[in-house]
Amino acid sequence: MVSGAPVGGALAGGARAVARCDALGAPPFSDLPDGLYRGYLTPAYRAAQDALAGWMAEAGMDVRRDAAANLVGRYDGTDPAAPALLIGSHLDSVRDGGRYDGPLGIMLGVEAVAALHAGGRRLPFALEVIAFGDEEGSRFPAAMLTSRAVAGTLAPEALELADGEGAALADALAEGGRDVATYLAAARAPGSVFGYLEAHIEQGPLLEAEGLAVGTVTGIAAQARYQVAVTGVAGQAGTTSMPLRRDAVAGAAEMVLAVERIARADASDLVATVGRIAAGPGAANVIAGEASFTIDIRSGDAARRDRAAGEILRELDWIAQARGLGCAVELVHDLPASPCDPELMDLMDAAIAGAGQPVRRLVSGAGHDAMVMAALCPTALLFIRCRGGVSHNPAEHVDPADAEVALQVMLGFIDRLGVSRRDV
Ligand code: HGY
Ligand code: MN
Ligand code: MN
Repeated sequence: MVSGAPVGGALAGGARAVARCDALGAPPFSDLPDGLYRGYLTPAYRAAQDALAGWMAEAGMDVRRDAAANLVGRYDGTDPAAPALLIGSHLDSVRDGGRYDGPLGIMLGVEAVAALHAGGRRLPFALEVIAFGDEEGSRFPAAMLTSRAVAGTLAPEALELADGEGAALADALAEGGRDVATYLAAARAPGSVFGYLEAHIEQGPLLEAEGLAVGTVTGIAAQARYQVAVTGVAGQAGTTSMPLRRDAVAGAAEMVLAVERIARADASDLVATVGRIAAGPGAANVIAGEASFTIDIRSGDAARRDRAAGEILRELDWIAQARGLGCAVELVHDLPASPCDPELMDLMDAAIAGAGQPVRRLVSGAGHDAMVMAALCPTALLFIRCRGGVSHNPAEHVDPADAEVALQVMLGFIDRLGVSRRDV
């Protein structure tokens, strides 16, 4: 039994799923002494996997770790040769994040299997619950690493990564008994999985604003992420006159404001964010010789995203030239817009109505592993109301009653899939 992680036998499935996310929100399941950060392959990640493995086994699943160090629980169906339904989300978090972004979808998958197991039910296909290890890209500089490995869309050179402390992905994998040379073996054979279902908090205000507990997602916005390095000349803050400066921080600041200005001017669903910025050498009396920052650009329309990205990169170049600075831009990841499967959306709508809830479809501005899994199989994404739409923030909150509604919808969705696939 894992200390500090309640199994909550008496709780209803939705409430227990929330309670388990809460239990994983503090050490040893967080790498922060207070607040939540769980990076891929960190000690907190391994501790959380151990707790989750116990809950999966308790729900009647066989549990394994795949070649990408994802945790996978399998609940066999009546036909061992039939393709499986994957239910999942991610176990990693952003730094100082919320407790439900990712884990809630995993815990609800465990609860769905636990309900079938408690009823002695088997479906015509297996259910696999997968806890992806790296969706956020919060430790290594690449997001969706582990779902890309499972979907078979990861290039070998993408594994040549090191985290902010210089720890190589290969070494972090080896600490857990995994060999980076076999990482790509995590890829699922095409046809071995017939669908992917992810339940996730909305991370936006729409469901709450309309008084809805859940919604059917129609698709996920395209996103591009860049790493920008600005180089100037470090100098003495007291003796270098303003016209002679090549100040990397001042240049980066003008660039950051240009990113915001261009995105605002588009007056559409386009969003652009500078989430991380650093300067060097970082002394109060030294003019910065270098600065670096990230840019995250998204839109439901990939062409709109690409147009804005082109305008932003041209503006960065112009600012650098005007200030005599160097400016290197690296595309860190490029994820196309990902529509959810129309048939699965219809099944989700029917399951929502079957659970006595109003049906509402909405698009996702946030990225999810589902956008990567779409390369492997049809995907379905169920959104769950979260308070104030707040996420990537310790104030992230979900009502256990809404989680219970989501669980009922998932069970209704799985039952309808069972009927639709009985004659496959
Ligand atoms: O960035 C996102 O939208 C997700 O939280 N990874
Ligand atoms: Mn997420
Ligand atoms: Mn997130």
